[in-house]
Amino acid sequence: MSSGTAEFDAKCTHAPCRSCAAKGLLPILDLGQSPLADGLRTQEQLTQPEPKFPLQVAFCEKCGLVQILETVPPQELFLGDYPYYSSFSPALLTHSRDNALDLIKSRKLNGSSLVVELASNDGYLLENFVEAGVPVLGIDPAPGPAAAAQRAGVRTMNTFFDLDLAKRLRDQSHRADVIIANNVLAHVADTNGFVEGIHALLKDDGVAVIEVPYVRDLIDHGEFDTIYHEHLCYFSATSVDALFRRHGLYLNDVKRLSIHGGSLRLYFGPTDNVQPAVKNLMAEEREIGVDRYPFFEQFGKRVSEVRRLLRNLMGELCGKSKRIAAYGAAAKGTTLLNYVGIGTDQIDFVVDRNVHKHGKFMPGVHIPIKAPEKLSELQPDYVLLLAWNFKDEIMAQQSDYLSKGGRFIVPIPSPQVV
Ligand code: JHZ
Repeated sequence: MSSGTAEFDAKCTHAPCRSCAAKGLLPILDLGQSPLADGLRTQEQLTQPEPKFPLQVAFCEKCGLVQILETVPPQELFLGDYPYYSSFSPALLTHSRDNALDLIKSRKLNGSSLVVELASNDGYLLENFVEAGVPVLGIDPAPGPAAAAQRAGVRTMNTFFDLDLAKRLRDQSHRADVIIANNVLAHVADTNGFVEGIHALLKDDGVAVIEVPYVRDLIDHGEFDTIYHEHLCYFSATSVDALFRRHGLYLNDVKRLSIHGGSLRLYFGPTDNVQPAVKNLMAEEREIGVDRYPFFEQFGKRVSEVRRLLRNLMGELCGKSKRIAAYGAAAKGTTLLNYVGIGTDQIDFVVDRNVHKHGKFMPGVHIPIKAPEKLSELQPDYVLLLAWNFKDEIMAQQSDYLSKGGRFIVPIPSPQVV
């Protein structure tokens, strides 16, 4: 199968699958050179060269894993000034609290249990266990968010999780009743080592509860902007099951969630206790072909079409001298703006609630980031919604802007003015 470029095809031929190491990946999509999605620029950095890396997506026919080919060193992605703080998204806080309360009840967690969270960020999830008197350990490499968690009273190690750390913790008699890992499995370069580490740290009757964006939703809803260098893998139940089974962990239960444009919450344990929900979802995936290449083959064409439509819409509005801003300095916004080619000539500013992002600039396109209050203050005619996954919540917050005649452009799955 050919992608249309010899360079991409050649890379696919030689790259081993991140999960099963099989060679001969099949090309899905080439998003060109893209800057780092969370690599927000400071004023001083605007005149300095900015790193960009190829963003190419491929499929492994052997284990069904969708993946990007480029691995940017994790130190470049997550250390330094990593700007993502989970606590700025109220819907995510509610989602996480519900998950914590459910686990406390269903696993009968108490003062002698241990809950470990990998990529615990600013402590947004673990604080719910702390509040209930359940001992926790957060592990996160990003210095800013990890320090915020510690300030909030959430015991946190500021480091990367890997097999070595898991063994060290185990040697110190730390074994987890529950390991939580939300939106991190896809971020890890040593995919197999990370899963082995989870197995090493988990008690024999423990459970690992892991959330990943669901690749089927990514394809069905055209969420191409969720592809960026932090996300090395894009999982289905089929591909994630193969990965964990290789390390003695069984996918025993699964839930589909709407968060982040469609995710899976996966429950793994060292004992085989596979529930009907898992068998049903895997049967569905076989039926609609999520485990086979043709499901992904036309995705590139659909993405080009969204780019064409969005370019036309933005061009038309700018031609009528409409003033346009954007909402959400999200990582996915970097992919969208850079791939579509939307810059400061079309967008005046981006707003975001995360104060750590204010005063900085979107990677690649260098659009300035400001506080959300700027919307009702400056009343642009349109707002491009880069954080479309929080559409309802953000539009509800922006009732003032909307009531004064403001309109949102929702780019995904296909550009729409609402
Ligand atoms: P958000 C994140 O990606 C982080 P991002 C990470 N890359 C990941 O893996 C995925 O999620 C799954 C802001 N906001 O969370 C907060 C408001 O301003 O969709 C964020 O900056 N007001 C690890 O960054 C941004 O929007 C609001 O009311 O693509 C949303 O970013 C809300 C709800 C959010 O994902």
